[in-house]
Amino acid sequence: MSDDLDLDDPTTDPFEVARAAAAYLAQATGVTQHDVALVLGSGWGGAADLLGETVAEVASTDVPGFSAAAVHGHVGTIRSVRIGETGKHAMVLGSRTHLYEGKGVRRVVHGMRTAAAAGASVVVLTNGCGGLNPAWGPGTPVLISDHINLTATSPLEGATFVDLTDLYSARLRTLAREVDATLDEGVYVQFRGPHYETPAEVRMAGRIGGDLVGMSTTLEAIAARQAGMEVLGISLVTNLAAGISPVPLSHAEVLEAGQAAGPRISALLADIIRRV
Ligand code: 8IG
Repeated sequence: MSDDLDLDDPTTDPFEVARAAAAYLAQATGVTQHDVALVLGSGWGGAADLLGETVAEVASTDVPGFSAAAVHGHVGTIRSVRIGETGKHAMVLGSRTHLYEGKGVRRVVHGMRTAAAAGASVVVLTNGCGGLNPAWGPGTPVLISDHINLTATSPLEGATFVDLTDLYSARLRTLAREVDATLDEGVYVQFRGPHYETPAEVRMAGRIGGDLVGMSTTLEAIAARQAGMEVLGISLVTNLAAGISPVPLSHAEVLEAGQAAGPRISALLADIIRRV
């Protein structure tokens, strides 16, 4: 990679790196336009399999600006998938860079900027998270209605003011509920992590209006909005948040809940993406 594509260099334009990444993907996949982008979070690894035919798959590390997957259970590839009979293509980002990896916010949102540069007008952000509502057992998918960003940072650089009213598209949430009328929705609170919350922090999240706690998504959603994309966020509650659950949290529990919920969330995602 040439130095002018180094996201760590503050003089680099991150949108230029995103255009280079999109050009690389177009060349490597033979797909000149991706209409939808999909980010697979914890528990969602197999959920893209029903979307349609995989046209091409590339290692994320070969694409300008992308880093290797850091979390067990995350997939380090970017796939181009033909969506059912629609003639559209989805860019499936099999893993994300988290803020807690310490690689900087530009890398966290690089997938969003790449998707936008590749032509995507809609992005579906999925994640695994903790739930505050005891009715949401492990394996419950929940639509994100809004977020509270407790990371104390932003993907926007300089005096860039972006309106976040209706960040999580009402149109796309309605469409998701047409697919599955039982879907609840909630406010996602992003902590930096990588530790899980204390029970007191979970109580705070509830009092300030949160329903879900996690370590991703909000910065990507902001960058997606800046890039003009419509955002759908879906969380998979893989565990009850600390102090709500009588048992301690474990990453094994997270992976198990994802596996058990696999068939339901796969079908859900495929149906939604065929209709966006
Ligand atoms: I999966 O309970 C998953 N990710 N912050 N809290 C936070 N992130 C999470 C949790 C959780 N579960």
